[in-house]
Amino acid sequence: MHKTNSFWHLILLSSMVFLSCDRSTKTTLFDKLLPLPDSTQLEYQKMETIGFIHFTINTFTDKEWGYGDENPEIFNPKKLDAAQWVRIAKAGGLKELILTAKHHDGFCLWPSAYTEHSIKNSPYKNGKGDLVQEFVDACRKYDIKAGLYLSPWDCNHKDYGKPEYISYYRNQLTELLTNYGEITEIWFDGANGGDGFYGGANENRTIDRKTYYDWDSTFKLVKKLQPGIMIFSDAGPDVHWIGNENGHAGESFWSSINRSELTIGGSDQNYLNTGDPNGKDWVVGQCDVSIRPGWFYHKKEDSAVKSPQELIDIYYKSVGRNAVLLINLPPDQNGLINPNDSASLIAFKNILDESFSENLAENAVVKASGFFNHDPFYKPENILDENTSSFWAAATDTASILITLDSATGFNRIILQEPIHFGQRISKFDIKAEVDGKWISLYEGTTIGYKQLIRLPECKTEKIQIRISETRAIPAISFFGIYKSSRNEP
Ligand code: FUL
Repeated sequence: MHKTNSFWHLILLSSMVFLSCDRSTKTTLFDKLLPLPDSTQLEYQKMETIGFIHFTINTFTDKEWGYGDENPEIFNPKKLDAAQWVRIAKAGGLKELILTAKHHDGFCLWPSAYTEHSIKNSPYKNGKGDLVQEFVDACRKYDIKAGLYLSPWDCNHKDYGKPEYISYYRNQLTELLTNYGEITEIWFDGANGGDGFYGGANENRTIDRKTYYDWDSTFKLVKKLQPGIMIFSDAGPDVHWIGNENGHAGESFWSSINRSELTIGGSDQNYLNTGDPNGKDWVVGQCDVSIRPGWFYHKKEDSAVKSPQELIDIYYKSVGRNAVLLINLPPDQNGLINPNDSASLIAFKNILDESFSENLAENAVVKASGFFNHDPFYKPENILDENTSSFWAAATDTASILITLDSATGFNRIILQEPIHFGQRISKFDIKAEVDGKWISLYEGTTIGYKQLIRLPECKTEKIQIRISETRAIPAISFFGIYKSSRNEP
């Protein structure tokens, strides 16, 4: 009997592992139907921090949004070095960079065959330059992923608002996704329509956000040209905007959401910020924020670069709330990232490395209220190893875990992770510690997801209890760690 059970369990498990590679399929892992990430979304989430490069003609006009009538001759970065951007991003721990190939003003950083409003009519490299190529080459050289931003709104193009512009837009996408090797992310901005040059019409144009772009066909084209690419937009399909530009995910954040309720450029920002526990689609949350007040470089903001501590706070509120953090580093008019920005980013990375350098629970003893099917595959000790594919799964919908440390240990940071390849399950938990013979509450939380980072005043204890009190399905945890950061501030 026992053998038969194990046999069927093995079959079920291998089919779950197989099914988890295909997001369109729901799994019956243990007892419930849950949306699951596909393998590219899982890999994407593991990057944790990525970077944005906002650079275009706005850098030379000192504006955030261009009008579309800017003269390409003003675009002339004299010391541009895309390798400098990538080296700084790498030193700051960023795993991917996304370049604004075209912002709302329509100026193209590559010599597009479909417009004269591009780098080919600028003095940069006597009109022979191609910044998309330089960017992609630098990313390859330093082994960092390369993504592109192509603004759907275009204030320069005469046909913006008419069907003809959609062909233009898709032609440009085809150039970018055909001529530059592997592109790992395409960023579709939600800002759309407004005042612009529009080929000399100088007027206000609006579009119907729901129908104008026929996004489904555009997404199909993108995936045909680059099957492994991640598509970002307010509505996914792979990655969605978090609903603000401060880099903060909701305190509760579900990777599940209903895409049918989302419109690019017109979604409920609170819904984007929390996701939806009953959502049917798995879409990774992405928190975009600029290291400066603006997205483009302005000299007057040299003294307003976010401090390493501000970036750390954003990290805890993005990566630490189950999302991916996208930090913008805007090069200046010479085409270089300012030393204030790079110093802050690198100091941020050093603080993170120091804070999480040693897991003080590594050798703890772990006991749980039970584990699934009494199968050692799901044993509680699995939460101590950093391999997120091994995990503890409970026997029931609510559960608790007791962690006993070698000796009384001081810590002020906790990491918790769910094995999200089997969905996001936990919606309420709390953590207690035994101090002087009494159990005191350390933290009360809701979602965990890929990663939950908890900051606490320092606590010294030998015993920690995690109680999981509300779930969407039998709970599972893939990692638990405690750390002592030398920074006591939250
Ligand atoms: C917004 C744009 O309007 C900003 O200029 C910037 O590109 C930001 C990332 O997205 O919607």
